[in-house]
Amino acid sequence: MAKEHTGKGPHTNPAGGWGSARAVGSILVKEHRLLHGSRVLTHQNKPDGYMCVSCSWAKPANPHPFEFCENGAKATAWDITTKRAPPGFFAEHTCTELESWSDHELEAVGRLTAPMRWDPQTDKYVEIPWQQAFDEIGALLRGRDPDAAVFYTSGRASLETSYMFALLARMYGTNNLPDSSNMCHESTSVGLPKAIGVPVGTVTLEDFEHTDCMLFFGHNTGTNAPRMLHQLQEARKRGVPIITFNPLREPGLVSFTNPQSPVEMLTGKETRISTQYLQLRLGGDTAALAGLCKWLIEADDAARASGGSPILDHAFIAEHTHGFEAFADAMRKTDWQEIERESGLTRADLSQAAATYAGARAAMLLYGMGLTQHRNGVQSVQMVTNLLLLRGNIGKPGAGVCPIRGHSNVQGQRTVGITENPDKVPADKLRELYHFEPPAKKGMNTVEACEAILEGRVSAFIALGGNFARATPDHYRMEPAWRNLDLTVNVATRLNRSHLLHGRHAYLLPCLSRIEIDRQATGEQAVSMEDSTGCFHGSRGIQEPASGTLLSEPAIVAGIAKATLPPNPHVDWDRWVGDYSLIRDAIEATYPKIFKDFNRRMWNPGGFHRPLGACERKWETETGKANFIVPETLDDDPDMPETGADVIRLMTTRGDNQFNTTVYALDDRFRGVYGTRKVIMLNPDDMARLGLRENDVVVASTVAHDGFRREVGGLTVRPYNIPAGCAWGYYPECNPLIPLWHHAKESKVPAAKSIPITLRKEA
Ligand SMILES: Nc1nc2c(c(=O)[nH]1)N[C@H]1C(S)=C(S)[C@@H](COP(=O)(O)OP(=O)(O)OC[C@H]3O[C@@H](n4cnc5c(=O)[nH]c(N)nc54)[C@H](O)[C@@H]3O)O[C@H]1N2
Ligand SMILES: Nc1nc2c(c(=O)[nH]1)N[C@H]1C(S)=C(S)[C@@H](COP(=O)(O)OP(=O)(O)OC[C@H]3O[C@@H](n4cnc5c(=O)[nH]c(N)nc54)[C@H](O)[C@@H]3O)O[C@H]1N2
Ligand SMILES: [Mo]
Repeated sequence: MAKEHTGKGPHTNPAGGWGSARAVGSILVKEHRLLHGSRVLTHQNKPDGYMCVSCSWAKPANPHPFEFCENGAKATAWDITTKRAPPGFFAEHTCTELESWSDHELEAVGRLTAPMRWDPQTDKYVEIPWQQAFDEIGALLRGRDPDAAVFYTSGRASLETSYMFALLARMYGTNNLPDSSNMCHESTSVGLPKAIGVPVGTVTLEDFEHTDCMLFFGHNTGTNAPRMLHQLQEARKRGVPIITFNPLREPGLVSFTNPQSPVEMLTGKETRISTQYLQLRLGGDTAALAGLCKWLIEADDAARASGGSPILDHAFIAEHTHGFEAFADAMRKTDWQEIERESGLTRADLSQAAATYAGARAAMLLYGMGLTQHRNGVQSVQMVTNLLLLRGNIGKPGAGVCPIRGHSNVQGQRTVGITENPDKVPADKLRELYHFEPPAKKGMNTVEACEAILEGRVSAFIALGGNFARATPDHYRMEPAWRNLDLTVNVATRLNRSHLLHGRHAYLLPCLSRIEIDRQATGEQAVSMEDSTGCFHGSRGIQEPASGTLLSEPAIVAGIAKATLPPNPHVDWDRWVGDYSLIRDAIEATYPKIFKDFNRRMWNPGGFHRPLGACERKWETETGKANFIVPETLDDDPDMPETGADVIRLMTTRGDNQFNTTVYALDDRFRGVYGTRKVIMLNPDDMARLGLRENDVVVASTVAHDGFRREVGGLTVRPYNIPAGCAWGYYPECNPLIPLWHHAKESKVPAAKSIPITLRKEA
């Protein structure tokens, strides 16, 4: 039987396995829903069931009997809990008092049950009727400069809701539509179109069956997309090499025991996942990728000089790409010393990885936040495509680029109009369908919205889910600024800190979770979403709603829209709410190529795939080809102030018991952290150098010369297997340390994986 981890030391057992099965059981027991919860889980990620509310990993056409993972089960239990935060709870607590509660304590109260408005006299949220809430919000929005309002979306809202929300903002007159992907894969959305002409990944589930090699950058799969371990395990059984680049040895990427395989569970048989594990420096990805490209280009030069067989796919390069010569020259000129210094990896290790890649007929490259949340995040994404293009690894079976997306519909909401960029929406279609002039001025993304809030240029903030104030950087600068807003509206399932940092007028509007049955005029409704592999799926709720007073997200968006916008005979919000298939018809009419025959195809087992030019080697770029893009620098952050030896780089990351700012419990068993999230993990040599010992309590301070003091105290020091000069701590506890301006240059994704800090012992 697999050894179970019981002690307090770091986890050494495979991901999945008995620890996973027990953890699922325990959270469901805690939520008093064990039996019922288990029945619910059998409907998760099935063609006729509901799509998991946790990650966005692809849903197979032939699902396992239990197509869920430990963390999907936790997210489900969190939504179908019996715990409630009714108006009576709010009658007992002022907002000021609740502000002192932790993220976990706030959400743990339970599901919100009734619409509420903040009462300035008592400093409490008080129940009001839905129609009154809509009318008041409408009155407060009308007459305002549309560009002083911000419409934020977290990535869980369905395609239907997102489409309506984007339309509401544009009919109101603004493109201020920031979303969670602005903090997440925006480096992908900016980097890929210039390189290969698509904003999303090209890999589908089928490609996993045909690939000969996988390169994995900056993703904690065992925790953040656990179902994907099945694909990795199957590939490993075929002997496919997996090369991982990650500063931490994440257990899920080291080995895996399938909790749904009785044989593996009983025998403790585990699959080794990574065949080569390279613990690079934080932000060393551009340099590491440059090392791989350099090796390939020079090995090809040598092979051709000696009459050997080429390493690069010259036919593909000639027919399909642009900029190869300039890129190849730049790589030839880059010296190994610089590559080794910036990546923290040796030439020998990089050469071994490059040789493995060169030996694969079809290779794919997968990545997560370790790549995108850096100052040079966009450049690293483009180094990914450079490496793939060298061997024609885009647009053939088993090959391609696979950005592993975050929220379950974060990719989809961008597809249906959630974007601050007016060039990314079909204005002609909106004009034709709804007879209004879509705003042409570029709107604000997340960082720009924060800047505008600080500068007093925003007066109203409408949030469709999420926890904006907690997920964004620079908490101590931002928190007072929220108070200056005139209006805050939060559509949410559970209480969080953003609801407490409210404006002068504040509304908290509780909605159905998509696990719940959504009954409207024409009967029970379904919604849809797009997964990480560009496939669209239908999803039907199966659980009775947490409260009879809840409205669905489409109904809430329609309520606000009708109360705010002048009547428009071309948009019948009520009919849409009565029958969501009409919203899907509208989506299809707006995006006919992507959503052809939407209402029927959304129930295809495995979903239906959106057309992507790059998959067919049609390049929708300025040059009409796939572009090699020369990196500007190998340095992760060339703009970082000159730093001394006492400065270390901090990454802020998720633990095993959280979904973003939703903290289920304080343990992170894979990494051996129990009962706290206020820790900072350091390389033992750095600890010695800085005079720190295990269990010392320290204050971390950001190194930034802009006149603001950014500190987080109460962090317990722990030694960890992490490269020298690097440290890790938890998101969102460490977010006060990220300066708002410390973001990826082109995409403005906050550089949450590389914050320059110093440490001092707490007095
Ligand atoms: N259970 C669960 N599932 C989730 C989420 C959740 O919170 N909980 N969140 C969802 C969301 S919104 C997202 S975006 C995804 C996030 O999923 P991930 O992309 O896995 O995000 P993080 O947890 O931030 O982990 C980042 C990983 O990158 C590594 N890393 C850090 N810096 C670097 C670097 O410089 N280079 C490289 N190569 N690696 C680095 C870290 O060690 C870590 O393994 O997960 C989604 N799924
Ligand atoms: N330091 C640091 N900061 C980061 C990151 C990092 O790695 N490090 N990661 C960034 C990333 S990748 C992301 S995606 C963002 C996440 O930012 P957000 O998406 O804004 O935050 P979440 O924590 O996912 O939002 C949780 C809240 O959503 C609400 N909610 C849950 N389900 C529903 C639903 O079905 N409908 C509605 N209307 N509301 C619902 C609940 O009230 C819950 O409290 O954070 C970013 N911030
Ligand atoms: Mo994300």
